[in-house]
Amino acid sequence: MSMLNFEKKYRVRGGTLVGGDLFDFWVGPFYVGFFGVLTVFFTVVGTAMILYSTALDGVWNVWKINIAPPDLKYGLGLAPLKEGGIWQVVTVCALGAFGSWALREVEIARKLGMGLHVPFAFSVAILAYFTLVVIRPVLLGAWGHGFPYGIISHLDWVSNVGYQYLHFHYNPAHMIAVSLFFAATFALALHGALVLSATNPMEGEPVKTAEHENSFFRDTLGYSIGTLGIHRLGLILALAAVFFSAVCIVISGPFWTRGWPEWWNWWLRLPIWS
Ligand code: UQ1
Repeated sequence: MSMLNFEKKYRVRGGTLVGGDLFDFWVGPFYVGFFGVLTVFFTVVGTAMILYSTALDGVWNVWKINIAPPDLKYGLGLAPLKEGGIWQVVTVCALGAFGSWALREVEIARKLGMGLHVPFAFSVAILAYFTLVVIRPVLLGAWGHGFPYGIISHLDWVSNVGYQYLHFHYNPAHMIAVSLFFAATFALALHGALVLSATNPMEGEPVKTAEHENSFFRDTLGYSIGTLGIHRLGLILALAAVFFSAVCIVISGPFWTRGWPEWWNWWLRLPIWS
């Protein structure tokens, strides 16, 4: 079925979570829905606040634009607009836009009778951002512990917070996250290479199928995870990488305040040495 016929058949009403038929329409290729409207609203307000803050600062160099969170003295309260309040509004808008986008994905998946894997995966990314700007600041008692919105400024924040714990690579959750990121790119490299090798065979050879892909890895490793399995593995690895990234930053401060190298002293303190 061509896309032109498919879309005629499957672009039908239904599957909405909110609003019934009211926003159940498309604008060009884009499905709108209640959450599409909400996404646009939060995006426009958030972007306007970023532009307003940039105009106040008068710094239009994109690398140097910086929207800073409030001073620690404001704790978990609301700050004046020009003293971190803009950051607070932008954060609410960002979470509103990301959440609405995820729910728009849910509506589209429901319409098409598909699983909810894509919005679930996106929600894990939202959770990582939520951990940085809400969960950790709340656990530490001040919005000022959120990260600043700016290309260079957020890099400086990551570097400064990392050095606060002396050597972040000794953070055990960071180790797990990095290993999972490497494993995810390794799996995608293997998968991408395998699929391309089957569909772009040697000169004069017919295009190959899943049996050849399975045989390649059974010949190489004695095991093939299968064509569906590799996608399950990839999703699990990627989501676990993001999850452990969130864990590694949320334990830094709220649950461990010293340098991360020191954390490993539990090994030296084991009673088996005495
Ligand atoms: C694999 O076994 C497989 O099944 C045929 C794929 O599907 C196309 C793959 O892409 C890859 C990479 C593998 C090999 C992976 C493991 C974990 C053995």
